[in-house]
Amino acid sequence: MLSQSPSTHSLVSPLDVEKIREDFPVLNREVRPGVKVVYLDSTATSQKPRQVLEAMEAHYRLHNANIHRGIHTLAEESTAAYEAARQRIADFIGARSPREVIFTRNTTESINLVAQSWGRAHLQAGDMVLLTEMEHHSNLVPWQMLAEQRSLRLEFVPVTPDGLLDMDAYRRLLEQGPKLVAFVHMSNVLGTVNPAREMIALAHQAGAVTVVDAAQSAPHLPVDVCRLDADFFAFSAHKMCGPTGVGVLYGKEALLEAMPPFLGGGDMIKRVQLRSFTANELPHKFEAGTPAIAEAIGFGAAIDYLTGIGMDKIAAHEHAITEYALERLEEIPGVWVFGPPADKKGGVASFTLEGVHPHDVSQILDRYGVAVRAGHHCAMPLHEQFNIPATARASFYLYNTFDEVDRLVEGIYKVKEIFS
Ligand code: 7TS
Repeated sequence: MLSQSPSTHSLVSPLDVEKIREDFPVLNREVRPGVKVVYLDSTATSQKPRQVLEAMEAHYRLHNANIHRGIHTLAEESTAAYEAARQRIADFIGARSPREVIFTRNTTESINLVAQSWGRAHLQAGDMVLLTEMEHHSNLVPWQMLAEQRSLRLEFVPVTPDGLLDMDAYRRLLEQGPKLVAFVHMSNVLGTVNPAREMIALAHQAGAVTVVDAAQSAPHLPVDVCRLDADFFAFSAHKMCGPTGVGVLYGKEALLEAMPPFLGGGDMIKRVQLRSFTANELPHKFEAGTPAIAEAIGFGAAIDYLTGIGMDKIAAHEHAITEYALERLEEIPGVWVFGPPADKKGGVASFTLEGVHPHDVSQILDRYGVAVRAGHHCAMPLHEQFNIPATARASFYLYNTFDEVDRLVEGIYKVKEIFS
């Protein structure tokens, strides 16, 4: 049964969520007759507003051509739209120039680009790379691969039992002189928002280059790469109301200038001879082959959409929802929520329910329309630290409501009934 304990939460959001929800057609879906979807899996991928769908459709219907090559009207329009999207993204993250914004496929490819281009050029046998125990696999495996190629030493900042990075241990590890520090800005499991500005300043004092995995921060928090002083900053469109297939690597211009290309082919060259090539200028040097043009344009529309609402308001809304969700979840006997309290985290609540496997929790919740992810969330080492194989995870975005949190809680009580 639904818990009757009254909430002490004020249930106030700065957003007109009902109006926002009208922009997301999929949120009206019934997953079975009479059961409307409650989408609580935006950490895996967000839903897309019609403004993004329309921008992509308009591109294909009216303008479609390949970019950076034709001089006919459609090619020029497509190139202009693609480059305008890059400019919007540069503005959104506070980059000094669109030359610092490289389109990739996703966060994963962005991090691999740094590892294989910057890493192979600058790291030698015995060099130390400092990561953390709360990384997504996409900020672990590329460094493991490079460590194998280059005989590097990987070290990890530990996570405290309440889901924060151990900053004293971080300072001590920096004394060992890592060449590179790569860390997640906001954890996709614990929701922890790491003190990125402080971590970057400390890394720079120690002489290290920094990589920020911003897959979860760029969609949910106001970000400014100059204020953070990040050297590299990686994120994906699909987690921030944009389409799949496109992401970004931001890099400081001087670093990108000095890096060799990652992938070779068309568009990344200025001149090619049979046995040699001259690389193109930034940002094209890192964009080999025909890119995801319509997706980049859709990404630009997603940025306009988020900016139109305001990242401050989005963050405040998610904070209110998360506070409410943690309060409601923690009152359920047998539920254990991982990670720090709401004031130190973003809109993620990973939890276990005593005596029930997270996959069963997710499957039963799905019967009631509630979509949550279950598993290790591509962070197996982090789950090992907490001695659990898996969690169920509810995550929130600008279109989620307090009522949806209630539907989640009702669903968990149903799961408990089935397993009692
Ligand atoms: N880093 C973090 C912190 C992430 O949460 C994810 C995706 C990635 C990197 C990789 O992003 P991609 O776009 O390259 O795949 N996280 C999740 C998740 O939590 N559930 O599904 C994907």
